[in-house]
Amino acid sequence: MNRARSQELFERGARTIPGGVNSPVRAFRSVGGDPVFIASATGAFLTDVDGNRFLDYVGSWGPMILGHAHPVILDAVHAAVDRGTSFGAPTEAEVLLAERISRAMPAVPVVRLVSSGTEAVMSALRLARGFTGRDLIVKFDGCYHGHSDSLLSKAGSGMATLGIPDCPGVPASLAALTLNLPFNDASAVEALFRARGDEVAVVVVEPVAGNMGCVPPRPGFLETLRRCTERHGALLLFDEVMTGFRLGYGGAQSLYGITPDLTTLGKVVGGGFPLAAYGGRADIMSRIAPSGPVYQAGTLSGNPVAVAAGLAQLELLEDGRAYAALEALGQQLEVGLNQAAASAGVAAQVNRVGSMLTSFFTADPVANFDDARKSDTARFGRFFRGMLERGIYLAPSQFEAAFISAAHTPADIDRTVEAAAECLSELA
Ligand code: KE4
Repeated sequence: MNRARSQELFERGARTIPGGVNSPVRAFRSVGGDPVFIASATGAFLTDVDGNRFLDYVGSWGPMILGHAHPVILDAVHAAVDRGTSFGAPTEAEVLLAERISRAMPAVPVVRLVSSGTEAVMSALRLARGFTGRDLIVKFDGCYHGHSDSLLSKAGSGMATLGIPDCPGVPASLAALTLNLPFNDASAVEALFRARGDEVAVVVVEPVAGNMGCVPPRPGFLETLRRCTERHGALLLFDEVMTGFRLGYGGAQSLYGITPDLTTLGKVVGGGFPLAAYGGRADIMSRIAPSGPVYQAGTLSGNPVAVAAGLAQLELLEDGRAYAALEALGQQLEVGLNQAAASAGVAAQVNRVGSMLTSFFTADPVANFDDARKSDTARFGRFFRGMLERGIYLAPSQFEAAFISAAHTPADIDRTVEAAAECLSELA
């Protein structure tokens, strides 16, 4: 496959952009080779600057649940752009989106729009500390919640991909206020709360982990978080930046029947534009400026073009038909990948929830970050490159989730499974 223009741009870009990319995990560092530079995308497909076409399982890391360049979303964006792109003043559309989010998620009666998932989680943590008057944050090894200082310890996603355990530049005094526990370990949660529960401001969790690869919650795990936080006056923050509107219109909190105190959203809610949100209980959210003293602000918060894209995407998702199609495609891919690995005699575990999934190259089940790290990342790299050569664009890391869009078809899935079977047979 000719990727000469991508390689030229990557070399050129590296001279003025750190690592040649504007987000580390895009650099293909853990899978080998140079990143593909994308020229355009439509439906389930990407086209790179060399004219190669790829079936896309990254979907911009989650936002493109309905596929790229959806005509209804593009129409909404074009109409919004023609009315002006940013006002720094409230608009009707922001009220409509806030109301839509609240209808979709009863645990989010009040919501603030921001511009990235990082900003949403950072703001929600500040709010939780301000509301409780406590300092300790509890997170889980391998979960990633954006790059704010308090969350860059034992994080997943790009930090796991690049093998960065803890981030230089975060003061030790601040890092000490974040406690990490193993994901899915309910007894470790109970032990921590017995010992220090009254110091904990908030437990932040990806209800379905996606940033160590896809790892579903064990039965009882989320319930334990809810019970322990309630018992000790701590808050429970569901970071649904990835799962919100991805796993269903009500997100993971609806799927698992847990009511968090705070929720963060991103990706799908922004329809492919820089838009995210944090929200939750009205008594907590009332502390946010200007109604309360906890400060958070943003020049482009609630940007009208981004809000138009988010509204259009959520309106298309509300009837639930896309989720039914995504579940069927997800099942088809999961079964196909398992059969292909078994036929090739390659040890692999497929974890899936709805349209997010990961194939871990390990013989044992993956229920937490330690399990995930037992995966053969070199073998994943060879698999990734083989699939790329066959026109299948996977997430360039063992510690990421793949995403199916409603623009994918059963024939696309069949093609993906066929390519995987060829690649796996070469790995055996
Ligand atoms: P952003 O700041 O990247 O919009 O969101 C941070 C974030 C917060 N919470 C969860 C659960 C997330 O998955 C993310 C971002 N996810 C990564 C992919 N795993 C974004 C891709 C990247 O870093 O380039």
